[in-house]
Amino acid sequence: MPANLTPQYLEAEKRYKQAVTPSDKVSALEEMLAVIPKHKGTEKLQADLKSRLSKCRAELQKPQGPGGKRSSLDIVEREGAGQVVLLGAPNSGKSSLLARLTHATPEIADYPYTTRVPLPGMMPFENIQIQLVDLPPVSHESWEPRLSSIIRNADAALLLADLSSPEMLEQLETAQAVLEKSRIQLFSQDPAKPIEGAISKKTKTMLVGTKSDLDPEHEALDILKELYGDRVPVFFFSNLTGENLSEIKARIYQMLDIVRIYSKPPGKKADFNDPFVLKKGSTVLEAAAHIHKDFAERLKFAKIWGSERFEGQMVHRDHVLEEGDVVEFHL
Ligand SMILES: Nc1nc2c(ncn2[C@@H]2O[C@H](COP(=O)(O)OP(=O)(O)O)[C@@H](O)[C@H]2O)c(=O)[nH]1
Ligand SMILES: [Mg+2]
Repeated sequence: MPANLTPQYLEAEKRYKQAVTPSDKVSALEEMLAVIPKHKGTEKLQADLKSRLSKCRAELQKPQGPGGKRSSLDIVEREGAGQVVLLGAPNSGKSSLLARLTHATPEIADYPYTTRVPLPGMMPFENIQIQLVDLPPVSHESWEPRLSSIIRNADAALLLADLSSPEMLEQLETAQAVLEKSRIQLFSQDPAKPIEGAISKKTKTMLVGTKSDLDPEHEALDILKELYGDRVPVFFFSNLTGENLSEIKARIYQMLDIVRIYSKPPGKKADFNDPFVLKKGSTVLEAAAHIHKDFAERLKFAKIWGSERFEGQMVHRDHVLEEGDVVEFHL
């Protein structure tokens, strides 16, 4: 055991040892990994932490019990091509957005704190579905630490800012402060101000001004851009008028950093309704493995159609695929 582990690490390790639920374990392990001194002497320990972390994450993903239903609220079963959480102050318009983009039917009201449990919905985007998760408001009064594991587990977040509220900026700072207590950072709050404690998770985030119909001159929006635009993408929409609603879907897709690939059997056409979704930067080999483990082992070469330069050209297994590529695997 290397002797130079920091008090912060030991603190997180203590939390890990006391953790009961998989999500508490994941959060403690993530912190241990984030703060562990990175050098040769800790390499084995780092590897060990990583393997424990992936086991705990797998545990989290596993349905519990015969019905596949989860008893706890601290995980939202992943569905579709990606999972994006909706964050914001009470009344910022989270539930309205979920209702507009998905088939979910959240309660929408102009009194705060209507959403008490995480509510997922599937958003159709072209030929795929993306999961949005409406969460209780991020405020000191309503935030429960266990909700943090849902954010940790998500691929990205939208932080909603009510452009019509005089408290917009205060609410944004509060949301960030609340999450930083759970060691989650959406984007840096104030580069000049150091964060207390360690951040163990940085969540990819877009800041979204809501109710733009109530900010017709874009005054509040300009303030958002001015104050945050250098640290996070800033966008806006209105549920009432529908302004930018279709654009926001495209931006959510872009945030996920994924590509859609189509596989085709030799001599046949690709099915463009049924893409494989892969992380951006994935190779031909990874795509093959995604389809079937056996496929990757037996793969000899592939042919690609699509991204401009390729018209049925033979490519190597480590060739990086691009959005929309059609791949023919040869075994
Ligand atoms: N004018 C206007 N009002 C909106 C818009 N989106 C939501 N609201 C209203 O704002 C209130 C809070 O919305 P809700 O979606 O419940 O917010 P949540 O608490 O963040 O889930 C409701 O009265 C909505 O009707 C919008 O785009 N324009
Ligand atoms: Mg709500």
